[in-house]
Amino acid sequence: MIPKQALKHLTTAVVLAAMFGSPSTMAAEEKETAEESTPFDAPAIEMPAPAPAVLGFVDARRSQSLNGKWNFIVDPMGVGQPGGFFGGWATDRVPVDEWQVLEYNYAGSRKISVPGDFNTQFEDLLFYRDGVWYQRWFDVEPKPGKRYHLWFGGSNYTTSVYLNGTPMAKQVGGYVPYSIDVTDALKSGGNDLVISVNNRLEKHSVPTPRTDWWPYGGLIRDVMLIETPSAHLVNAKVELADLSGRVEGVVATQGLRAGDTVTVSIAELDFSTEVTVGSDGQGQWTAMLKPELWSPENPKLYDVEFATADEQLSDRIGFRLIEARGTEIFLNGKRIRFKGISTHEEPIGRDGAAYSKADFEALFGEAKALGANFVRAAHYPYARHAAQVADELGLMLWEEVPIYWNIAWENPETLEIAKDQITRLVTRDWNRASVVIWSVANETPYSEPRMAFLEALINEVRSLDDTRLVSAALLGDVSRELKDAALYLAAYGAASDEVSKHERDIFKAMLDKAGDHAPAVGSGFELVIDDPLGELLDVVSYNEYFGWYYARFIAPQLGVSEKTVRKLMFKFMEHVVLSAAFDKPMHISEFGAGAKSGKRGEGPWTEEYQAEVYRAQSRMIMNSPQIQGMTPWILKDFRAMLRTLPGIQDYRNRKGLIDENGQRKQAFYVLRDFYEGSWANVE
Ligand code: GCB
Repeated sequence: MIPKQALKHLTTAVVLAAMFGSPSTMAAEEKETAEESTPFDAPAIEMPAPAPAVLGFVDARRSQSLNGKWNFIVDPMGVGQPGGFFGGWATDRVPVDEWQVLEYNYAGSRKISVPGDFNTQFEDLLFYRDGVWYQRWFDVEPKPGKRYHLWFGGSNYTTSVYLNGTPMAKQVGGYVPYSIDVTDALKSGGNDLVISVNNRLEKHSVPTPRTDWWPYGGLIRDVMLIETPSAHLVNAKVELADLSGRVEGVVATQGLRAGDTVTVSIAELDFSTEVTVGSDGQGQWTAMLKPELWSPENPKLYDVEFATADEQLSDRIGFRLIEARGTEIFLNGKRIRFKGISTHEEPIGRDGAAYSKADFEALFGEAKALGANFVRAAHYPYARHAAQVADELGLMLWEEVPIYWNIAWENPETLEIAKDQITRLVTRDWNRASVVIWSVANETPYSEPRMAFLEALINEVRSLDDTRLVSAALLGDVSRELKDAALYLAAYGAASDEVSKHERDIFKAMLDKAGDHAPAVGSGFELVIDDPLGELLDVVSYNEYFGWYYARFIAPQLGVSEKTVRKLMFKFMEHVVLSAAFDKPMHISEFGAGAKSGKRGEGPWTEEYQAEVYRAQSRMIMNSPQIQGMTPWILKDFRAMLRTLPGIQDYRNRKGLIDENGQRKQAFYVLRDFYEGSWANVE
């Protein structure tokens, strides 16, 4: 029997279908709904998006942490939806006596820690990608004249928030901060907060379901209730405009009237200015401050204060200038190289998503120990602590959104999600001196719709922040490149006495066929990245896997063993020159090889082989003058459900220079030597 409460919300067509089957006269669209619905479904609830503007300076605001233990229900069938047959609002959830049947109840549920992904808090959820519910109570005494904002550092992937039975907002897209003004729904005393999070990804989401990392689900980051005066500062941007020492700023406020002021001061520079806001709540300022500049060698930060009539906020902000001129990169007017390493947002020694300052201090501390001055924070926005720690440690940072491989380029909703993610990332971190690159994509194959999508995104980024470099990790035209490379390898093979006679004959036949085009041993092989997206970028970045995947692709094409190709490739790499068809700096955003920590020997998966790939790559990069930076793949082994190989991968990508527990592999030291040696200084 269909409960009355559910009936109320179901469309006539759905109810008829559920009770009597689908009448054949039903319109096609209704029929589809009827087939997918059951009488137990809850009504769809329309919810607005969270506040469009990111609330800045959250660590300096009055707040109540909502971190801690929450009630938690795993709901693969989607029955927890309020208003549905099984669900219900928190107030219904305590049975009046033992005669009342409740099939959905938070009392007695598992407890989960927030922040923290759910996949790694419970063994049975490691591979889970679907809906869960969080619930907790919190006490508050709302004060008149104040506004209250529920703030989330980031949750994965679709999050719907209900407060005291009222649907508040729905955020689509993971990894970025958002807030919801809940002032009108708050009660004095106990408040019931219910949140549904679903980490299922779809074709049109950002990213799509297939990724080479595990998109940990849940309330992965801090949750707070933030109190602001009703007239308050929303966000502000402070930046060094040029090397003369001119600093510019923008303030964005809410509730202030045109003519009201925000005082911006930096005591250490003996500076204070009154910024008058206009009718749009925004104001701008500029001043000649000549601050001491931030750099990896001198990560100088200043306390900057923002005060309105009702509040006083502060942040630690550094000043620096990053520029690309021709094929070179300059920090504070001096040529530099990015001595980098790629990372995922995973802590050392614990599975799951990193979320605390200590997590990032440990992770980025290993990057420092490697001699790095740069980190590529792949492939999505990390918790806010990442850039704060990079600011303090003196690490330049590449930040990225999860536009990964192919996404639904032609879907307007997908573009909206991507824009929302990059806007929230940029406006959260635009005061972090460490951030020098915004990256809009990773390995996206060429197509016209991809070009239009990424152009829109790049324009969005530049309009928000034109003081940083824009890049994307490009894929190149791998099949073309490998075909060309195979012929060069054949030249090495034909001259080698380490290959079998049969293989030598294959190489010779290839060279004969190429005739005059046959390359000689030792002749340079130039690989030019000409993806038209390069035209729109400041830095042309390229992911390449010479010494790892490329050998695997080439061997079967030639009909020779992978061992032969791998050995020849190390020699051949010395003569490869990488470049880009644009007068711009080039960055090697990835190279790498898999190694199981402690596995010794000489073939793939051994530490020795990985170290050899790093040596060969270093030589290749030294040969390629357009390359100004590199971020090999990757600092630490990480969870990747694409990586199933038993005994070696066990659902981890093994290209780390350290394993998941922090144990360093041989290649760590090879890269450290390179960063301290040949790559240390710009000649
Ligand atoms: C790539 C991807 C990265 C993968 C890596 C790998 O090109 O950008 O996400 O994890 O290769 O290990 O294959």
